[in-house]
Amino acid sequence: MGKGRLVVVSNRLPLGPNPSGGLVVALRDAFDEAGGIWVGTSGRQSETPKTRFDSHPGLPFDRLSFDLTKTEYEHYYLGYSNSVLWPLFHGRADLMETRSRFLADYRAVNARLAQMLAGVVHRDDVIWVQDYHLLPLAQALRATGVSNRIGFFLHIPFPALYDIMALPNSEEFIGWLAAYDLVGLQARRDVARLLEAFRSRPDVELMPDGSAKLGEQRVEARSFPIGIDAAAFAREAAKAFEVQPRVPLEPGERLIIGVDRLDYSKGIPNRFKAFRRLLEVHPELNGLVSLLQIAPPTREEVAAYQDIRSELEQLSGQINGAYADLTWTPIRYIHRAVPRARLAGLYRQAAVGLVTPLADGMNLVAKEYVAAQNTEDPGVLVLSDFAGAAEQMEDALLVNPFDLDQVAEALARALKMPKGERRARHEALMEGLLTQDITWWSRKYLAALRGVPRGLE
Ligand code: GDG
Repeated sequence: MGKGRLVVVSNRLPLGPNPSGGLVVALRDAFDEAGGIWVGTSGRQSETPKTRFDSHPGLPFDRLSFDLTKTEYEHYYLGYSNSVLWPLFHGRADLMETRSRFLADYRAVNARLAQMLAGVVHRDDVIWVQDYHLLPLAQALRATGVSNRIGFFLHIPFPALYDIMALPNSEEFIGWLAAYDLVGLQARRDVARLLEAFRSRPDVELMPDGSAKLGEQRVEARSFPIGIDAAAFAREAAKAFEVQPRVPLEPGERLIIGVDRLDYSKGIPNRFKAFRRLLEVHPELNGLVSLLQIAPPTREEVAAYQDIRSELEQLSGQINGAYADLTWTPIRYIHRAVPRARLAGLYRQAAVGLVTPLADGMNLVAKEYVAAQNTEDPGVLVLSDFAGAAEQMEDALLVNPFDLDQVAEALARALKMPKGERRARHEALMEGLLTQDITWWSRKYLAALRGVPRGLE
């Protein structure tokens, strides 16, 4: 008997004739093997929401998209997903904006999606739901009678128990998770926090095999750290470095690079302050090091994102005002997206990759920076302990992003690190990236999902 098809559900459907995002690369093999369908929002808003089905000869999956109404976009996407769950899961309950209509539409969109899916799934399909926008989907699917294997992968950190208590609907939240057969998390510490949340509930039974039982539901929780297509990215960076424009530097000057969606979880203000601390404590480096920060805008309709933007504009202005001279600008801050190939070349040019999130599910920038290096003369990754990536990337210089002195000293150490040590660290990191790459991630997850015992089988 062949494998059942794969049904992937994500908030945004990969669009266009040749979508190239990380998840598309991750799932290409799996779709090639089993065929299937990808379901997600169209990115369009309409008051009479439409669904569209399309099948493209170059793609190994069919696509089913659906529109949101303007109100649904505001309540389900900007509201409950990005003004409640995102801040909470990143340890920022203080930034939560809770409104009962956000939650009502979050449930409603998931219920509508479940109805739509129930009409297209076949009996032996496996369903893989991606990320925090769709937490209630399994429960909603079960309510329509779907008994297929349903897995979930959370791309962002799993919250601590005290943060979950701040959710207006924390009881319901645990029920959402328990309706899956497999909950995949980025890091081991996320699994520990999920088990802690289960343990806190008298109605959840933790089983000897590590799974948890809520009523008739049985769910497994395991970590599957997401990777990148490291070999392809390394090739892309080597090529880009030759053909793409570089940052003009003074003789002897070296570059530190930061790349993040402009999000308060990414620790960009801390990063700027740590860089200022470096210039303060190491005057010998003034004029010889500069920070390139690329931070494209994201979720600009949400107030917390407007605040972080003005904070950064102020900080970079202050630091440049205090330190710049005629030939040296300490911080280049670019609030725009840079094309991917150019980004790859810039990573390779930079002597240090500085990744300092205060909370992050994985952080792919850390992995891209390492993959982009010249193996003969690689740069050094300075990485926050609070990124999921820190569990795998122990050969980076790991730092506490809240401790500005420590980050500044790690930067100084990175800038002075002898080539032998840089090469040894890079080699170890690169080996990890090549072994646990993006295809490894999706294969491992899907093998686990297909292997989960279900019902009376
Ligand atoms: C979520 C989780 C988890 C950024 N600026 C530009 C640009 N980027 C690309 C990077 C990288 C991606 O965006 C960002 O990925 P991250 O992993 O760093 O962060 P999130 O967007 O928050 O992703 C995260 C991830 O899901 C996967 O599971 O690792 O923890 O938060 O690929 O290169 N790309 C281009 N121009 C830019 O200006 N082309």
